[in-house]
Amino acid sequence: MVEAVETMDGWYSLHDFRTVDWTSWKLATEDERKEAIDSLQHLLVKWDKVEDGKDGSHALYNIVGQKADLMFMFLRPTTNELATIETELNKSKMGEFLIPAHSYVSIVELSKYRPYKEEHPEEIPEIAARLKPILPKWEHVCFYPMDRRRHGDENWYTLEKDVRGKLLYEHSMTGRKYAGKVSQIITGSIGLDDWEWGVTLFAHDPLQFKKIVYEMRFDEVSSKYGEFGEFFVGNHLPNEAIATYLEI
Ligand code: 76R
Repeated sequence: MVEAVETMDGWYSLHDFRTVDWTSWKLATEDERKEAIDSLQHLLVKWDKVEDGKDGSHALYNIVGQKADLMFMFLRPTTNELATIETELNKSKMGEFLIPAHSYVSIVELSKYRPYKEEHPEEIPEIAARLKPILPKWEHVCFYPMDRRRHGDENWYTLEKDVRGKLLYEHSMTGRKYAGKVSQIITGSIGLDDWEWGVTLFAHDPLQFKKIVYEMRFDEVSSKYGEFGEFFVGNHLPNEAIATYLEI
């Protein structure tokens, strides 16, 4: 019988995409706009404290193109905390000007294709840091969901585990070539959202997203078994740049 792989699961993840309601934003008074920006800054300071305490992480990106204006990515130990964040944002003054555009719920995942001698590999410091990562605030982000195919002869879920492990090993060799250029967080979403995995890539140069994704399309694990959803690309929006971004 084909065996499932065991996964190590870390923090829950919410990718929260918003479009700024620019018309209402322009119609608002200067005081209202200030109140809204302050309310967002207040939340960001609160989330920064959570990150400083290593109880979660977040990042904010300005999405390029019409799919959304902003992408907040939040990592937290529980889905309750993620829902609270979402509600807090909606209740804030800024929330009055943020139209939900899209969202994705998943959990940071590492698979155990390679055997570990440790009984609890998730406790190895390097593994623990990857399961509960502090998001790198690199200049650019790329997010997309994906599935592993299961049609006819191209069925990931009928491949033996060692075969899947070998294909993923080859995939990781392509990935390693991008060390320092692309940093990836794979989040599992089977049972949590519409696709099977979320892929969040960070880069200093957005061209590296095209390069890595293109090169990986030729790895068997992607060419035969990869199905992809919508892509979102964005530029980092640090706290101190938000007021300028919203200035009209
Ligand atoms: O976890 C590890 O680092 C070990 C090796 C590894 C696994 C198991 C690895 C390495 N990945 C793994 C699993 Mn990956 N990854 C993607 C994409 O666009 C595409 O074609 C695919 C999207 C990218 C860009 C990427 C990058 N990977 C997975 C899985 C889960 C599959 C499963 O469990 O069935 C998916 C969906 C997936 C997709 N991967 C790497 C990278 C990079 C850059 C690496 C090297 C990391 C490093 O060694 O530092």
